[in-house]
Amino acid sequence: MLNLDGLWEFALTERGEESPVYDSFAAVPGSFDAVGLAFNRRVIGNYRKRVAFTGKMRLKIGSFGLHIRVFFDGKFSGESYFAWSPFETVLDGGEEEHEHVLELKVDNFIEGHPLFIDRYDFYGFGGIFDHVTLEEVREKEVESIRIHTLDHVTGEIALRVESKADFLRISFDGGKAKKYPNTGEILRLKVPSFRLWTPETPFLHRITVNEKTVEFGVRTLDWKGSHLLLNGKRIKLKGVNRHESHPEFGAATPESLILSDLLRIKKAGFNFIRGSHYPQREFFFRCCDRLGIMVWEEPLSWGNREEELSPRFLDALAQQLALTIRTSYNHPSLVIHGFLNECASDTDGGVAAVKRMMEVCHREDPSRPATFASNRVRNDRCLPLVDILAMNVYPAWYGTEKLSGIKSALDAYAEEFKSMGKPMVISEIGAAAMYGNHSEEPWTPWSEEFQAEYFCNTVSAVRENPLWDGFMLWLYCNANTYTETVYKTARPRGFNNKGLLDEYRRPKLAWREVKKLLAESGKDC
Ligand code: ADA
Repeated sequence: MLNLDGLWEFALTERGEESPVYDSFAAVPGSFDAVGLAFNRRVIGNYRKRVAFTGKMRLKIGSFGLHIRVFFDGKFSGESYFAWSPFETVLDGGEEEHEHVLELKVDNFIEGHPLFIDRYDFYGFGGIFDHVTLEEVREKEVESIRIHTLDHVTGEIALRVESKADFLRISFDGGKAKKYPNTGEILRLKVPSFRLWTPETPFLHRITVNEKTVEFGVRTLDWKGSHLLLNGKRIKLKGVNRHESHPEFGAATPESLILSDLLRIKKAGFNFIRGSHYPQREFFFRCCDRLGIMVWEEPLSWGNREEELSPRFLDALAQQLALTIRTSYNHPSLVIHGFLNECASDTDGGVAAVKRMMEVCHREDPSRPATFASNRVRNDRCLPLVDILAMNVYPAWYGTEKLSGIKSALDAYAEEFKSMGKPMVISEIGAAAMYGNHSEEPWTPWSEEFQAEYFCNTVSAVRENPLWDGFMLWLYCNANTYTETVYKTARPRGFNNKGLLDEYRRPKLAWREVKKLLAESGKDC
C-alpha cells in the first residue's frame, strides 16, 4: 500500500474554471477553507501529485467534502457527492513503470449538491479530511468481510465474504487457518476462546480471510422489548453529540485531536457518542472500538423539509446510508444506525422517506437497531416505523419551561411514549453558553452557569427515570456553522455554542459539573 498523504501541489479555482495553475501547495489531509485564502469561500481545491506505478491500483480517499472528482493522466476516473464517506476508484497504471499525474478536484459548492443544503446548521467544509492511499488490486481478492455476532453465549458469528476466490482460508486471532469452499453463502462460525466486547471490557478479535484481516467484537444488541440490551443486559446510553470540527482544521481534524476528544469523553464517564450529522472516519471508530465508546452513525442530512425529500435527494441518501453501513459494519462500537435528523416526519413525504431508509438499514444490517432523531415528537407520524424512539427536545431553551422544569418535561415525554414499548432515548438536548460568560443567580441564558444547570438537570432526570434508555447531550464542543443564514442571531461568531467545551476544547462549567455528576452516579446513571 502506498500512502499519498503529505504535500500536494495545489490551486484554487472558481466554479467552471477547469485549468488550474498549480502555483501553491496543500497538506493532505486538510480542509482548504478553514483558514487562509479560501476561508469562508465556495471554490474548487485542485490537488496534484505525480506517482509512479504499474498495473491496477485502488485509490482510496478516507473522507472529503463536499464533492470530489478524480482525474488520472488528464482523464476523468470517478466522482462522489457522498461527503464525509470514503471514496474509491481504480486507476490503471499500464505495463511500463512511469510517472502518472493524479489530480483531485474537490469543491465545497452547496448549490446543486444532492445532499447538502445551505440551511444545515454545520459548516460544509471543503478538502480532503482523511488519508489518501493506493493499494494493489488483486485478482480474486477478498473485497469485503462482514461479521456480526449471532450469540454472545456461544460466540457464534455470521460471516459474509465477497470474493471470487474458490476457497476461503479463515483464521482467528493469528491462529491456524481452516479452508472452506467459497459458496457465497453466509458462514456461521464459532470464535475460539472469545471474550465479549462491552464498554467496560472492549475486547477485540481478528479474523483473517485469505489475504485480508479485519477486527471485530463479539457482542449482541437486542431492541425488541422496551429497552436496549447489550449482551442480554440492559444498558443506559450516556452520551454526547459530536461534530468533526475545529476552527483551524475544519473537518480534517488531526487524529491526535480525535483521540484526545475520545479519551476525554470516556474519562468523564460517558459511554456513547452520536456522530452528528454525517459518516465518521475509520480512525474514530478504531478508537471507539478500543475505548469502549458506543456510537450512533448517520449519513448526511439535516432538518429536511417535505419538499426537500425529492427522488434525487432520497436516492443519494439511500446510497450513502448503505455505503455508511457497509463501511462501518465490523466495528463493535457502532450500535445504532441513524438517518434524516429532524426531517419532516409529520408529513406523507416524511413517512415514505423514513420507511425507505428503515428498509435500507434492515436489509444492510439486521444486527443493529435503526432510527432517526425526531423533533416533531408529539406530532410525529414515523415513530411506529423505527426501532428506537429518539427525541430531540430542548425544554427551557427553545421551549418556555424554567430550568427547574426540565425534569418534568422529560418525565412527561417518557410517560407519553412508554406505551409504544420501544427503547427511548433523548438524542439531543442542550443550551448555549459563551465561554467565559458568567452570571449571577437567577442564571441568564448564554451563561456558563445556566448551561451547567441545564445539562445537570438533564442528566439527573434521565438517571432518575428508569423509562429512559439514555441521553445524548447537544453538544460535546462548539462546532463551526454559518453566520450568514437564518441562524445569524443565534449562532454568534459562526459557531453552534452549545458545546460543553468551546471549539478549542476549553471546558465550560457544564463540563466540570456533568463530569462530577457522572462520577457520583457511576454505573447506575
Ligand atoms: C437541532 C439539530 C442540531 C442543532 C440543534 C441546535 O436539534 O439537530 O444539528 O442545529 O438543533 O443547536 O439548535
